[in-house]
Amino acid sequence: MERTLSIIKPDGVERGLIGEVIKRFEAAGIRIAAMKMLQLTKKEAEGFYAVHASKPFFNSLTDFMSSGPIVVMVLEGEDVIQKNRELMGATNYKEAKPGTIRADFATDIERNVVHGSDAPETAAKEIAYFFSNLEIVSR
Ligand code: IDP
Ligand code: MG
Repeated sequence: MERTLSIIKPDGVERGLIGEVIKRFEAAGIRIAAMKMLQLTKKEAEGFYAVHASKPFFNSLTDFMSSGPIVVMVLEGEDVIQKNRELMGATNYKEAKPGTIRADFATDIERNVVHGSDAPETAAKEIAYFFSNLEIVSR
């Protein structure tokens, strides 16, 4: 059993893709163990993406991530970190496999609809950024 953090980014929420994304998780047998909607401040977005602070796209990315509501979820299941990354598709939607969320819905390398943790250590850190243990319901 593994956990990962998923985010439906401001573009996904704005374009009415919450249900579409969740439908894909559930269809893949992934359980949702926690979920909420919120809007990050610029500072909070910078904290979340601190690992990218030196990248040329950091300022634009954190502006985008704080521009509107997001849906954050803890996903749970066997091998869920990798499974979620496969459902998401590559960072650059032009390189994402057909049928992935990003191939189907992303409009830009930055506006790529979803976030997913990339490893167990980052998943633990990212889940703790948004949720306390009391807010996570394992099944
Ligand atoms: P990931 O979301 O697939 O894990 P990361 O490399 O961790 O990709 O980058 C975090 C986010 O930063 C991406 O999802 C995307 O929104 C944005 N991003 C990544 N690379 C670029 C870029 O070259 N230009 C603009 N935005 C980028
Ligand atoms: Mg990443």
